[in-house]
Order: sequence, then C-alpha cells, then structure tokens
Amino acid sequence: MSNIILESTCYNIKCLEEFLARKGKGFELPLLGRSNVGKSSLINSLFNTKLAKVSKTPGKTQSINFYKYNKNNYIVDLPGYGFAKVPKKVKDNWVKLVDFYLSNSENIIALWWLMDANNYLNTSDRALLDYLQQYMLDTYIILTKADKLKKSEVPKIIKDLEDLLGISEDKIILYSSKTPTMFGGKQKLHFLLKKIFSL
Ligand SMILES: Nc1nc2c(ncn2[C@@H]2O[C@H](COP(=O)(O)OP(=O)(O)O)[C@@H](O)[C@H]2O)c(=O)[nH]1
Ligand SMILES: [Mg+2]
Repeated sequence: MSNIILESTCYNIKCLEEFLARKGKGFELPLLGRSNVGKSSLINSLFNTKLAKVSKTPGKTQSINFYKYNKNNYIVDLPGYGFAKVPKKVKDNWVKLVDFYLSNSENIIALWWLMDANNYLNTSDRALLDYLQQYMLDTYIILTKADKLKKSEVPKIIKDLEDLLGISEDKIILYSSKTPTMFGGKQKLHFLLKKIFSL
C-alpha cells in the first residue's frame, strides 16, 4: 500500500504562497533533477504508486507537486531542468517557481538531487551547482537508472562525486526504478526518509 497522496500541484507563485502559508505543516524534502532523469519513476516505485506521470518527453512537467508523506511531511517534486528544446518562457518560469519555493519555504529539511548514474554531473547538472550552493541544503545524491551500470563502474562514480561535490559516500545512493531492490536502493531510501523526517 502507498503512504503518499498528491496534495497540491502548483503552476504559479500564488499557489506556492498558499501552500507555504498553511499552518501545521511538517518538513519538506524537495527532489530535483534534470528532466527525464527518472524522478517520477522513483516516486512511483518507491511508494508503490502510479501518482507521478512518467513521460518520454523531457521538460513536460512545469509544476511543483507536493506529495504528503506520513501525516504531515512532504516530498516535493520540483520541475526538471536542462531541457534543450523548450522555449525561453518555460525556462524563465522554472527559475521563478523553483527560486520562489527554495527561498521562501522555511520547512525544507534536506534535498535529494537526482542524477543519471550513466551521465552524472553533465553540463546542466554543473550549471546548477553554483545556483544550489546559495541555499546550503543538506544534499543527498540519488543516482538513477543504476540498472544500466556495470557493477565495476560504481567505485569510480562514487569517488568522482565525492571529489567533485565534496559529498560523503553515505550521501550517495544508487537507485533503479526498474529493479528497486538493486544495490539495496529502495531499502536505503526508505531508511533515509525515516532519518530525514525523524520518524
Ligand atoms: N532503465 C531505466 N529507465 C528508467 C529508470 N527510471 C526512469 N526510466 C525511464 O526514463 C524516462 C523518464 O522517466 P521519468 O520518471 O518520467 O523522468 P522525470 O522526467 O525525471 O520524471 C522514462 O522513459 C522511464 O521509463 C530506471 O531506473 N531505469
Ligand atoms: Mg516527472
């Protein structure tokens, strides 16, 4: 059984303001990643649901989705970045929405930054590095599509990310939505959720 529900989908600042003004909310955990990285698939496979729309067309979802998790905490699905064929207007809207949310929410407890394990820290990920630094979030790296990796590639990937991001190994998690048990991914992420939200 799934223990999340999609509570709000925000396409504009007004909607975000209304969400952030709600009383009695718990913590929020935003999920960020390049479009097509596998964010929706991760949400669905992690919580045994089909709530998140999976799509082959990058840059489609330009909304912030608030999934209520375990009574009053929230998993926050941020719109994907790095879309090549998207008009400037859409990109500007991404910055506006994500900026507003990250700057104004007082309940963000950590960040899950999703990167494709087969193409990590690519140009668009790197472009986000400086941007994210200003928010000083407790960041975890989730490496998606890990089913496409050779096991022998894993140590180098972990070392690269440790070196380039200054993030410790225990904050880097390999995950496959196709085979969630692989690398103990699903179990590790559920354990992490409990830790992050102090459940
Ligand atoms: N092989 C593999 N493909 C995946 C995985 N997760 C997502 N995909 C595929 O990647 C594409 C984008 O997935 P989606 O979850 O919609 O990405 P989002 O844009 O980040 O929400 C879809 O075609 C998925 O089937 C994974 O763990 N392994
Ligand atoms: Mg998605």
